[in-house]
Amino acid sequence: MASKPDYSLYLVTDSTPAILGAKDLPDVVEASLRGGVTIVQYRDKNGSREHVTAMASKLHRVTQKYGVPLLINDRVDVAVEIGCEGVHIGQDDMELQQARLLLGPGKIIGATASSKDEALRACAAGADYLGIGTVYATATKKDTKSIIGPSGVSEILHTLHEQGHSSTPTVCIGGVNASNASTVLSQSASPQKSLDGIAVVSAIIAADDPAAASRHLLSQVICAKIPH
Ligand code: TZP
Ligand code: MG
Repeated sequence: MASKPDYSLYLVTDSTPAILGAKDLPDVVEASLRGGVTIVQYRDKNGSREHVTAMASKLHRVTQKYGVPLLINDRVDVAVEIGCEGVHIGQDDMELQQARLLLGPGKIIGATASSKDEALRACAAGADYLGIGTVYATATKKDTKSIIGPSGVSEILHTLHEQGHSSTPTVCIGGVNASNASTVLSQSASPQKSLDGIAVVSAIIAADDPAAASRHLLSQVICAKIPH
């Protein structure tokens, strides 16, 4: 998977019954890939190391079939063990440079940013992409620090451009769904830098038909990218 990752439709998984229900996570991820998800982050805040490693391996077999990168949230050790494409690191997790040392070259390391400072610091530390948010309040993540709205995303994108980080890919996260995806993408764009995609949890994982939900979201991202 040497080519540049496509961040258009970024799926973050959730294994809690409130969101996944009684469904099987690998089945849901496979359906989402059929629907066009372009990158997957396995996020499991509660599982034991054994469980997370076993599930990560299963998910990696699925994502590899579709040629889509799999990233692991927080657990750099698990990413190293299963040899997947990278990790996503939050503000309270391992330092980015340390993750880079453990993972070795060529792996994707993403970081979360909810302010201009966090975004610039993550870029300076070598982040390969940024997850910007929380855009809208969401029941999926209760400890969100700040709700920044599309205007907050736009300010961060503007700062990234001004400070020479125009080429760092960005996605937004938090409460993004089929009804607001187009609005988020258009309202968060600064004149010089737009989002590369959207990151969603419940809009796909909790959907009755994750493939159809993914297809619909991806079409909104593709439409937003057409210049008009
Ligand atoms: N980080 C910021 S908000 C969030 C994460 C992981 C959860 C987003 O979930 P949803 O269901 O897409 O609102
Ligand atoms: Mg984290």
